Amino acid sequence: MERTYCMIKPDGVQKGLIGEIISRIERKGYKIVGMKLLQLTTAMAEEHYREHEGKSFYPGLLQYITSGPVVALVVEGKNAVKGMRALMGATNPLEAAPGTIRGDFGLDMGRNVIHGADSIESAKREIAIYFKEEELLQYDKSLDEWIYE
Ligand code: D4T
Repeated sequence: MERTYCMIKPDGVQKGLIGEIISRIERKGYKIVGMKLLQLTTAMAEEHYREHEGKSFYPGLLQYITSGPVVALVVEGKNAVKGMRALMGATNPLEAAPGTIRGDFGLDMGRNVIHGADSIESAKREIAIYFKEEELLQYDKSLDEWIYE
């Protein structure tokens, strides 16, 4: 099973979408193995988005992502990285298909509601920013036999 890092961004929290988004993740069949509400420090945001340092949107991105509480999630399941990217939709909500989280709940690139790691390596790096190993739980769900063949 694969793990990915996802984060409901400050706009998602402010718009009251925590429950809706977590519900979509659960209904898809994924297992949440780590979860916390927190507000990013600038240092954490810089670490998270270090690949974008120097780009024109970087200062605004840091300001936005540190502006309020976020929900940090570690999501586990078959092909979780790719699957969560599909559930979220394209980075630009205007291009995200209806039915995806960004397609249904966003309009602007800089307010795109949710983050999801783009590779297994990014997921590992990002999970380590937000969680200690002992904060990630291993447990069985009785529904698993109805989710996986
Ligand atoms: P995140 O990382 O937030 O899930 O988004 P993506 O993985 O889908 O997209 P990304 O890393 O390319 O962008 C990170 C973050 O920056 C914002 N952004 C991006 C922006 O405001 N303007 C831009 O031109 C780009 C490329 C949106 C997401």
